[in-house]
Amino acid sequence: MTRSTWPNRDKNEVTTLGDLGNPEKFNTPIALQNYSTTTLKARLEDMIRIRVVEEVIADMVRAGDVKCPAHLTIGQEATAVGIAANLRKTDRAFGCHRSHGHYLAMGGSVQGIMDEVLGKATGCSKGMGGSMHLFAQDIGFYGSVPIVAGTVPLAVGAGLAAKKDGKGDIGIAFFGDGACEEGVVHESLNMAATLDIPVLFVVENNLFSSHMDIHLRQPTDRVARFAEANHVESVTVDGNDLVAVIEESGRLIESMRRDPRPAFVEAITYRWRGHVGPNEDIDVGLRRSMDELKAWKGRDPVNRLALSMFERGDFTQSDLDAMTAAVRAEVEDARKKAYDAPWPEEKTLLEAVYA
Ligand SMILES: Cc1ncc(C[n+]2csc(CCOP(=O)(O)OP(=O)(O)O)c2C)c(N)n1
Repeated sequence: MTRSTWPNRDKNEVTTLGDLGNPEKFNTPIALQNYSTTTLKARLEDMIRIRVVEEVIADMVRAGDVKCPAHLTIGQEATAVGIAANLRKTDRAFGCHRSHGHYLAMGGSVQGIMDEVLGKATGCSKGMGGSMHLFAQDIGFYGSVPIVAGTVPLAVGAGLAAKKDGKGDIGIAFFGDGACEEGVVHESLNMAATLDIPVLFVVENNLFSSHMDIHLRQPTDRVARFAEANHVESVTVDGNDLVAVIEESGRLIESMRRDPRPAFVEAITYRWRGHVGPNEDIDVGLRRSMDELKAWKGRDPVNRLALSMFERGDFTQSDLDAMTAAVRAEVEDARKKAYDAPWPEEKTLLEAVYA
């Protein structure tokens, strides 16, 4: 029987994040390798779209128009976009409470999410889900759910179904470092490894679970060790380096499609806003250090990609300004239309109830 690759780590190897967890490091431009300008521009635009959509949602929360909790992913855009760059519409991805970026990176409609956060009938979940229950099966996004780690076993099941279909598709679970503290993640890793299920576990390790720093919750800050414990091949990557995320996850995904088995990507990143809501400085219960946030802003994934492209000479500040302005116009148009969109009719309330 073929077993998932075991990375053969030296038992003395350091199992902490080291410099990857230090915001003063990894804040320089990134290596663009041989990626074309066309490709990089498309991915940069994807990241900017996520950021602008969330900035607009933040304003709508402040205005009191968005009634559902909104967990913003600003600062973490490169992970969603980098993974999505390697996916196809027939893959089966699942998100969590912080999944605006996953949905948008995979091609989810801006209008669909704008309508959804306002609870409109035209939203991607028909206005029944709000920010934390996004759904777009046509692009391979099978849904986000705010029960922490709740979708991880669903992605394993979807990966098993994809394996049985035999077309090389995979399941994907996007979740946070806090979710790794749910037992079901470990059960899922174990089952996926034992049955050689093609499911990609993607952990955005932003070093916080609500208000709690990972150092208060775990003996080390590196969560890929949970994959190693289950003999699942893993990589820990700078989650704010778009090209590194595309490359590292692409290598794993390509081989999972050929030889079905699970894999695990730990992307190190940082959210700029509070755990929930639009504010930068506060978190649930605790104040985060503004100095730390400032340092992490130096590792801004959008800026680092743009600066690297400026340095290479195939993209300029005015190109970036034009790109940002076009995205802002697109999102603003969707925001206006969302306010005018119809509310769900009362008779639709029970339509999606399974009985
Ligand atoms: C089973 C369960 N327990 C607790 C919560 C409350 N809760 C919502 S988000 C969250 C933190 C999750 O942290 P992490 O998985 O690291 O994701 P992040 O918010 O950092 O993106 C918690 C504890 C919940 N929604 N579900």
